[in-house]
Amino acid sequence: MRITIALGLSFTLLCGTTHAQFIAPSVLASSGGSGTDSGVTLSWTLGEPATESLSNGTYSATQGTQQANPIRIRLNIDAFLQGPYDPSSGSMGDELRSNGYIPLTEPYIAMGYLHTGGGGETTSNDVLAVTGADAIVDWVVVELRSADDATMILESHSALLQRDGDIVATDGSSSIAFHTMPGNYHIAVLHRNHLAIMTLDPIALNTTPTDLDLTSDATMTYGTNARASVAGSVPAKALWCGDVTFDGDVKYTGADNDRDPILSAIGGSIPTATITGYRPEDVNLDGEVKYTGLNNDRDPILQVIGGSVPTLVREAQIP
Ligand SMILES: [Ca+2]
Ligand SMILES: [Ca+2]
Ligand SMILES: [Ca+2]
Repeated sequence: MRITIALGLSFTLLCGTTHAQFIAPSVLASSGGSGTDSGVTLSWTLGEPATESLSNGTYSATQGTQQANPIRIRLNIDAFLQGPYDPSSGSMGDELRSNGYIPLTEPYIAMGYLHTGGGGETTSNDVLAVTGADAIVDWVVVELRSADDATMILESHSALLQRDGDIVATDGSSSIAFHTMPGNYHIAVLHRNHLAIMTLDPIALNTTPTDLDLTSDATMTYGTNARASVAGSVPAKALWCGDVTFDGDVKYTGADNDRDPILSAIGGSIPTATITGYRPEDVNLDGEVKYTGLNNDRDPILQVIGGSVPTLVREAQIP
């Protein structure tokens, strides 16, 4: 009799203990989710409970014990690069991608560009395997600049440019995202051998993606003739090509010009020689550096500065 009672008590205790272990851990958070890939599940949350965020436009602070770095601004930007833009189809060529030349890590840090808050972004071979209108043309940089002082870069990230002009995050499809507080900002777009552009007016930005079409004549940009007007069946505004030296201007002759590096790249003596790869001298981004002949990379530089006076210089319209 005493043995039976003891067994019953042990069973009850065991059940109670086992049952308690099935209460799943949980957390109260403003945002989060979970995902499973290859049998591994990862769940995440963004931020601890916080009562208030304060910002002076440059810095932000949030009350609470700890705050992750949440996404506060999303942007859908469209832009074209003059070099690979084909106005007969209204899209850009993706020969860098189809030839396997686009690096998985953004190229801008290595070129001396100083990121603010971003930099070192990477993508995947799966993203670069996408073909068609959403195929990747190249890496670009998107900057968020102060509405009060447009020379002040508040945050910058490397992003990917699709053939149809969409600038997307490194997953190849998402809107690009920033951690800066919602508000009004200038937006600048840079490319490694095209002239950078910036919005004339500050744009209101928040977590709902804001559309910004920089291929459209109706979207005002800072400065004078900041973009090339490409004529054709699908006319568009595009970033001027030809800044091989990535120094903010396009020069055909004289010190630090953008033409000599093309000749140097192909060997320096035989103008008909060519070289392939992911190179700044490849002005039209077709994967090949050519100094002369059909689709060469030198003629566009002369055209960008006006076509007739070789000493003219075109400067990026960006403060
Ligand atoms: Ca697209
Ligand atoms: Ca230059
Ligand atoms: Ca080329």
